[in-house]
Amino acid sequence: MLTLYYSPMSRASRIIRLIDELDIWSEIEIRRVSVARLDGAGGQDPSNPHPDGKVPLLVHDGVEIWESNAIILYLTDLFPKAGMGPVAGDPLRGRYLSWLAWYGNVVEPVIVMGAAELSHPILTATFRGQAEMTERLVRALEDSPFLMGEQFTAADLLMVSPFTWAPASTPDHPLVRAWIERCDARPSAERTARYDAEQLQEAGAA
Ligand SMILES: N[C@@H](CCC(=O)N[C@@H](CS)C(=O)NCC(=O)O)C(=O)O
Repeated sequence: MLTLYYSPMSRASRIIRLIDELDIWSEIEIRRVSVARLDGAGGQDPSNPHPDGKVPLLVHDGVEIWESNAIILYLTDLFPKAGMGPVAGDPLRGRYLSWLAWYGNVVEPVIVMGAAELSHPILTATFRGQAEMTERLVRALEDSPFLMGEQFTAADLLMVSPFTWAPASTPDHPLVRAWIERCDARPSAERTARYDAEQLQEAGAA
């Protein structure tokens, strides 16, 4: 039994997109909860078991899995048929793990620090910055349309997600812009946006 705790237009939306790409809508129950938003709207939902009251949270047979990259890895391992992430034993597995971990360990901190206009030598030494992040993406996209090669994977899905909700953090490079367009052209992008909009409307009406 799989349950996703989700809130519209949040970091949980990328898990909705993954559900769509994996075509596992019937395998997972989605529970909409409220979360505290940065603008002061909303608030923690007592029905959300996430230890910090955040989304996304996946619960599988009573075990809680939190953090987007952990949830993505969990689901692509559990449902490998769609080819959204190389499984253990695949020669590209290490590259896949690296993109997922790098996203959480470096990309989100760099984007959040940029949005907060924070800068400090220790932060730069630890995480580097926007220029290094862009360079890494550009290097990956020089020879292939997607981060892992010819095929769109959950590494692209995760990595592209902040650039759709924080366009100011989007690296201004033609290769990156073309990659974002390729990712956005997939039907899952539009279906996720539609799902989010419907859920937002329902939440408002509730
Ligand atoms: N690193 C976490 C971040 C989760 C997160 O911050 N989610 C936001 C929504 S976009 C949230 O639930 N905020 C509510 C709160 O901070 O209480 C992940 O990627 O899963």
